[in-house]
Amino acid sequence: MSNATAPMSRSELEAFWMPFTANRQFKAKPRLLAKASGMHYWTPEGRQILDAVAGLWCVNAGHGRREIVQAVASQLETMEYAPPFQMGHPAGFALANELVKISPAPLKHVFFTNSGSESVDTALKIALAWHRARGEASRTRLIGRERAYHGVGFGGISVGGMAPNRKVWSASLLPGVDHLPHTHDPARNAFSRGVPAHGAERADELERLIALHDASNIAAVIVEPIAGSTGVLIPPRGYLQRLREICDAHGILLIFDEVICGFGRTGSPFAAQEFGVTPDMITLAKGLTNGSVPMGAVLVSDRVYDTFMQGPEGIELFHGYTYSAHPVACAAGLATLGIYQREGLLTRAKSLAAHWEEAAHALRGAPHVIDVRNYGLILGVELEPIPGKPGTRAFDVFVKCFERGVLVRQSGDVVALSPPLIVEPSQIDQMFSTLGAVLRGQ
Ligand code: PXG
Ligand code: PLP
Repeated sequence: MSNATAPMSRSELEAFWMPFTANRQFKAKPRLLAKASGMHYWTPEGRQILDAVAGLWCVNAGHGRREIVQAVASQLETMEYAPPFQMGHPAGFALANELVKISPAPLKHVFFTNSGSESVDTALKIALAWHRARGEASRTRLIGRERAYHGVGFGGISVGGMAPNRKVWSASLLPGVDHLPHTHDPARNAFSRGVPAHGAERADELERLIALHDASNIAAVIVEPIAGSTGVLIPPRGYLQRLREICDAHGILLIFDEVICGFGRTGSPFAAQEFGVTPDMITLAKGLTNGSVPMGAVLVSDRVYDTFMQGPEGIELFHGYTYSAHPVACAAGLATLGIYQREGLLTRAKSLAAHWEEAAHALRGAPHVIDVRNYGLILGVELEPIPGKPGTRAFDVFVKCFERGVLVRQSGDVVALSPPLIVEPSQIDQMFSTLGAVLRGQ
């Protein structure tokens, strides 16, 4: 058996078909991580890497938190698994109660899943079931948005708006899905600080879709408040409010996908609170367990939940996962929320945002930088694509930053940063000096 921390040979890398990875390129020159603590990873050779993306937007309290390790170990010893159907265990109820305490007021109920993709499919299914339970079974159409990422389930790629994630499965996507236009408008909004000024009117496209299909056929609209994976698209001022108003006027449910925005990334517990717009459901994952154990959740409003509880006796929703509310994930989630609370991490991004913004916009003027956009502890730096080779410039920046000891994320021609919320100002400076030097070819 190979030593899990030793460098691996080419043949040892073959069995694992890696997700969202250029497998052949990676396996020819692997980038491996072997250890993590606080703000850092270490490679198997012992090189220290500053984590500027919280793993993959999820390790919000930093790595190796003892409280989580101990809670998980203790839960594993006490009871590693309990069936979630027609049975329960205390940690599931406890975690739901803790989540509801930090959620926007009407969202008082929690459905547990194991990932963001499952949360999205769950929320879409609840939306369809809710309209049907209220006697509006014709409301079956779902509306997503261009340049949205909602995970990789068939529901998520259908409402999602990323061509490479859809084109191969084009004939098998959910029927009856439309897309709003995305809000990216560099001609008017490049180098905006925080929410961009222009583009709220793009929400009015929802009125056009309603006029086309009739509201009586539309179930729900799903959007990421800030689109993460597709390159950090921050909602124009007034845009989310406008979506909410239109949904309300036409009896359409509004779902916020906060798999990235949730758990303090924007400076509030959830983007819904940060932007002052309350959706009917919020999808979560990632930061829920600090990335330690896979888990997702859907926050559901009283209004939606109550309809099911007033329906016929028996199972109200024929949906669930073997690992819904897995005891080990619940233990990790409870420990994580405890850390967030004790250390004020769900609002800490606010106190760092000004420093973050200054450091970020100092990149303006570096070669090929065509936009810098920021909110809370999120950053997107958009680079001018190399003609005919989209994405390669930002990928090159990602590799060079890694070689210089900083982990960033590349998406298309955007370099994205989203550090653990425990980040110190000096570490922010290190991230930006490395990124700046790489961009300037120094
Ligand atoms: N919704 C949103 C908004 C996400 O960001 C998912 C759903 C799916 O979650 P799971 O747990 O099924 O992966 C995500 C996931 C990137 C990147 O490069 C981001 C995600 C996944 C992969 C890459 O930014 N977010
Ligand atoms: N496939 C089979 C054959 C199953 O029995 C199950 C669950 O019992 C699933 C898929 C779904 O797995 P999960 O509940 O972990 O999503």
